[in-house]
Amino acid sequence: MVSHRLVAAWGLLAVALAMVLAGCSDEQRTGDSGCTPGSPGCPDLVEDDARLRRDLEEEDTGDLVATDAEDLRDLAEIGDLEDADLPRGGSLVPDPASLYLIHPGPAGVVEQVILVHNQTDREVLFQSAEVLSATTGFTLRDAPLNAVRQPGQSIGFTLRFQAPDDLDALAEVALHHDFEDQPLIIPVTVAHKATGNACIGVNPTSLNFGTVVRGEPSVSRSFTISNCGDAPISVLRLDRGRIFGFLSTPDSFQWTPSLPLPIALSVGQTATVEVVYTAGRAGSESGIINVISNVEGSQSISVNLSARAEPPPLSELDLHLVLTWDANHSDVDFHFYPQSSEIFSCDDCYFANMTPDWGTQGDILDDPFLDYDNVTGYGPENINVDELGDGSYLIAVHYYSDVGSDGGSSDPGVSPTAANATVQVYLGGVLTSTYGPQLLDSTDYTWFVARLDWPAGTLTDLGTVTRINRSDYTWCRDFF
Ligand SMILES: [Ca+2]
Ligand SMILES: [Ca+2]
Repeated sequence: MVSHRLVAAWGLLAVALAMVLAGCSDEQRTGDSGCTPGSPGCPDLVEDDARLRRDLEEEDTGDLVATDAEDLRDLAEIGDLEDADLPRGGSLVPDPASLYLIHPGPAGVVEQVILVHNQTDREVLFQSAEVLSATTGFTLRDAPLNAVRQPGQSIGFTLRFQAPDDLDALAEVALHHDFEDQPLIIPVTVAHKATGNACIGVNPTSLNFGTVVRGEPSVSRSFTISNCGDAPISVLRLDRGRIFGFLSTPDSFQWTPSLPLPIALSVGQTATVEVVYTAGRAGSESGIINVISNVEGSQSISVNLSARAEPPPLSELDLHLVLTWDANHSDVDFHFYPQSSEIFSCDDCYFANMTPDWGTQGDILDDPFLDYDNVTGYGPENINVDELGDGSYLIAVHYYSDVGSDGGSSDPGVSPTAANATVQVYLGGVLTSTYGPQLLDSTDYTWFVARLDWPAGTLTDLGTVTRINRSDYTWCRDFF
């Protein structure tokens, strides 16, 4: 079958590729310093891969949505994204992702159209929109009110600002919808242009936090913002950027400036921003901080963030589960959940819910975490728990797609294939049981592997294989 999440990913890819063809991501395109070498979507991506560039230039980006599977994979690899970073189920993509408006002067009016594209794979209800700001003067025209948009469709409305005074103004447009619990936030900045030969710089332009073990203390790095011109400037905000325009910078990155925002920088003055990374999962993570100022041509300059989170050593884990399978072009998924709960629910640790908060809320040590969602074949997918809470848990394996999630749509030559899955269970770092190989005949075959009773460490073989209808279940993110 054709993967639903892949269809959504192609739509997202079209947006990303439009940015790649322009040379850099939306946020980065705004600065006069241009792209930062090495940042996702910037010159390294285009220059380091002649084949990808040629492919992209030869193709219409609209056609590419359905024609070139390899480009998504290339984009992911070159942009240092992993399978797990690519949204499954898609996302809502605002255009622009943030608004920067030049102050119109007292009583002056400025307007900006905002489009939000439904790049998910399901119908989305846009319930309402509002402006959040400490400043008066912002209004919305044609704001959505219980409006429905199908996948691929967009919704548009207009932000209007009538300046009540001569001060810079900040706001957020919050768009409420039924795709996620959280509203879509679009930052808004209204600023006076700095005068003279204004200049702003950041140093360094990228921060690498190295390898950080989950559960160990956070790692700090810092960058400076400097006034490199001959006129005073203002740093108005530090925005959480979007990679390729649609992947939000994860909350595992947090930052604090040395001075409260907005920061007025006199000639030659600098401010420091401390950035902290806390490993909450396993795998590589990346992000972007957009430094928004009143320097025309450099109103948004980027600092790129990267880190690699690792699980603790095996001997320190109460539980380590390993899933592998033997078929190429196949997507098998790991599931681990309390017996009192249900597969695909928000208690289930799986690709759509990689780090559920079990036990003590906010404490990650008693949570399971899936390190990687392999969608093409073989695995391994690993689920770990540092300190498993008392209870009974189920280990399950679901055959998500028997043509893989990067091969089915793009390569009609790929035939559906059965897969033989194997599960290994390590308790306290010791291989305790191996299950399988178990034949999974085709998509939606589900293997209920074993029940684990903890802290006894008792494993009970279930050995049930049944074909389920995934739509019968309530998914943690309701996107299927
Ligand atoms: Ca998988
Ligand atoms: Ca917890």
